[in-house]
Amino acid sequence: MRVQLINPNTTAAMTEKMAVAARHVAAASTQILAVQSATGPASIESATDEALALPGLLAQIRAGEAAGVDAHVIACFGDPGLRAARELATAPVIGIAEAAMQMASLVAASFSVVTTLARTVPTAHRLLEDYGMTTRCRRVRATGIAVLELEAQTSDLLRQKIRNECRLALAEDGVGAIVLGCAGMADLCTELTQELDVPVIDGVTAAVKLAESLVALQIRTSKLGDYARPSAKPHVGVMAQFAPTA
Ligand code: 2AL
Repeated sequence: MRVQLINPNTTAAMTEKMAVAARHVAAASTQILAVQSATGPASIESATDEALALPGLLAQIRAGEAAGVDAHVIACFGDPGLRAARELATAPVIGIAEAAMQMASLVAASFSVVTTLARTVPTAHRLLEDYGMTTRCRRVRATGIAVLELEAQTSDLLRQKIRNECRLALAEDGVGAIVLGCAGMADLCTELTQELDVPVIDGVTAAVKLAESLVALQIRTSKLGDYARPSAKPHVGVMAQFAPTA
């Protein structure tokens, strides 16, 4: 099967990092097609970043659908554009935040999220509300690390910061699992799981395995109700190229 892994920011090193993590867990028969937005911000850390990232992301969803991919993964912890992507797609579309939260809730009664800047914490809370996960998440913890600091290989100093925040979550929050709150943390999941001896869930790898499950079960995005196709209509200006056509 072919899974399109979309980095909705425009930083190539981050796309490569998440592709490595995705390929590491993918089944031998799964091809990971790693792509990134052609337009938009280098990282997504605010509502404005998210709004500006959406046209490029939705263009990749449409291109993937045209190419007949079996599933899409949106690899940014804010799950930007997830509902719009599901309107445009018939293949399943998995957001890494929803994937990680759902997977954590299967193995622990409660979890904490360890994420990047304090600036991104309200987005995580909004997603928890959206997904009905507020009773499962005890706390969203910021590390003060910007997404682009995690762009390539995570440095020892940043690993230490993230590890410390995870340890605080386990000591203070009474949780049984940790959800990593950025696609750029995907390279830390295995070592943190071993060091902390609790499930540490990275959304990129969780989303790939959930995508494989849905494809294997031939479950596709419903076109009835909330994810019905958007109707084609006239658009003006530079964004017209991104509008649905039919
Ligand atoms: C992210 C992420 O995963 N990619 C990005 O650009 N921003 N998440 C975050 N919490 O800031």
